[in-house]
Amino acid sequence: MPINTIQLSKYLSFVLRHKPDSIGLILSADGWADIDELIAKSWETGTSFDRDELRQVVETSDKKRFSISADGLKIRAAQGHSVPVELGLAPKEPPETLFHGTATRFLDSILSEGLKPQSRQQVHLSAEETTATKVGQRHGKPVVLVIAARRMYEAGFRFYLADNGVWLTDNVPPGFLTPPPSTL
Ligand code: HQG
Repeated sequence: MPINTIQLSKYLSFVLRHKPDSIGLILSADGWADIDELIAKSWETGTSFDRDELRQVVETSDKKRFSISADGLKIRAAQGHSVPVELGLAPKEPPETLFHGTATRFLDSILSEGLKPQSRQQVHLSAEETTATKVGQRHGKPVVLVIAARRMYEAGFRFYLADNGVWLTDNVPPGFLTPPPSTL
């Protein structure tokens, strides 16, 4: 079945982040898939698109969700995986503060146990508060937590900057989180 750009983006997120085995695809340890193999296996399992359509999704993705390798032969999701991948990103010193958008119903749990990656490989943080608000809206009534990222870094926590600007870290203990003033 031919699919449009948004459908193709969702399909690629599903296959490259969560279920490569659903089409018999094996990702490399660092998350790359061979583009010709991806196209062939998708076609065999009922989803048809070509290289140009794939490139168009990569180039127009609002969140730059996918990266194509320098030689143009491979594709991977920039972040957001639930399958174990080692993206090979170098640890990086974060800005003073980062933001995490979530829904109000998760607040109590987050304030007591900290931020956990849940079904993903790492916790996702944003450099911009507005981005964090949008991420929180996906889950319900949004609320933005301020993360003392530099203080965490100085305490030995590692941070990584994904190709698309999302900051990643393994977890954020409650002592590094500031809840919104209304909840204090
Ligand atoms: C919450 C999107 C209870 C966490 C976005 C979040 C992002 C807890 C939810 C990317 C918790 C997980 C990731 C705890 C964390 N107790 N709830 N201890 N710790 N949570 O979707 O960060 O459109 O896995 O606050 O732009 O919302 O997919 O993570 O609400 O970058 O490309 O558990 O997904 O990008 O939800 O979003 P998610 P996220 P894409």
